Amino acid sequence: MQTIQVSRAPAVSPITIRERIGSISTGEIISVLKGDITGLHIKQAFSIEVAEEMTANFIRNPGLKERKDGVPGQYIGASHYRKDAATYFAESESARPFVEDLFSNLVDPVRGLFDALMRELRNQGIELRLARSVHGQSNICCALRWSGTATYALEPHDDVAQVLCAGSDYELPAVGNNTVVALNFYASMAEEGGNLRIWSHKPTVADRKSQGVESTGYPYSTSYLEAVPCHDFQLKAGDIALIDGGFIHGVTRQSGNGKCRLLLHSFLGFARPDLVLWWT
Ligand SMILES: O=C(O)CCC(=O)C(=O)O
Ligand SMILES: [Fe+2]
Repeated sequence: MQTIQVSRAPAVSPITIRERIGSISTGEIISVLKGDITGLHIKQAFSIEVAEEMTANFIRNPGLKERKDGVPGQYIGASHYRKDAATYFAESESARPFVEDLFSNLVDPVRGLFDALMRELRNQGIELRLARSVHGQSNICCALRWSGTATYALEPHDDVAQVLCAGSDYELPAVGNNTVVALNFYASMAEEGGNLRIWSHKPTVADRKSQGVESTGYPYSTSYLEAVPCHDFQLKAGDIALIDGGFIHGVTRQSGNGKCRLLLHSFLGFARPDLVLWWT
């Protein structure tokens, strides 16, 4: 008798990576939004002095909190992960002064990128704005420090499940059918490790179901990813990385001189052909 084996190997999707030194261009950001570039790494994209100052502002910030949603880490701001819109937007509103304190009297590089992209998209007849609801609106970013201590400081995951499953009281689910872009400004890096690793696999809803992560996209097991090629972004303070968050990604274990790995994180994506939303 013949047995038919059902292959469970994840489908490999090609990834297009661009890495260079310099300042980021709005054209490249739009290429990631449109899915033409999977991962964009701009080295030395903002000043080390600003990066150091934001890190100091993070450490002494009274709004610093421990995550209590099963993802080990600390943060300032709000994450929509596993929250209904009322909770997320209320938290975004109450955290706003602490997010603003990260920048104190600095010229905020995140706001600088937002404003430049808003101008460029407006020229193309596209609106860029923060996500909002009757309960409030998103902040420009959320500051995050991962504290996982196993193989990964942040376990492999995708950013799309949480968007598709956000619920109809959010504007976000529409973005889940397009590219969900994760935008990261690295303010501080540990001496070793802390790479952003991206795998050549963009899970479908069926893939997520098979891995028991349908509504969270977190975490995928090491064995699931074993045969999938990956790329590591080796990051330094002052770098910016944008990825298509639909591809599985994670952060490798970090070690070294006690310096923390700190990023300022936001998401953006097309909700409609004439509207790009930005949230955290
Ligand atoms: O820390 C990083 O480099 C990636 C962060 C990330 O994937 C996330 O916040 O969803
Ligand atoms: Fe992510």
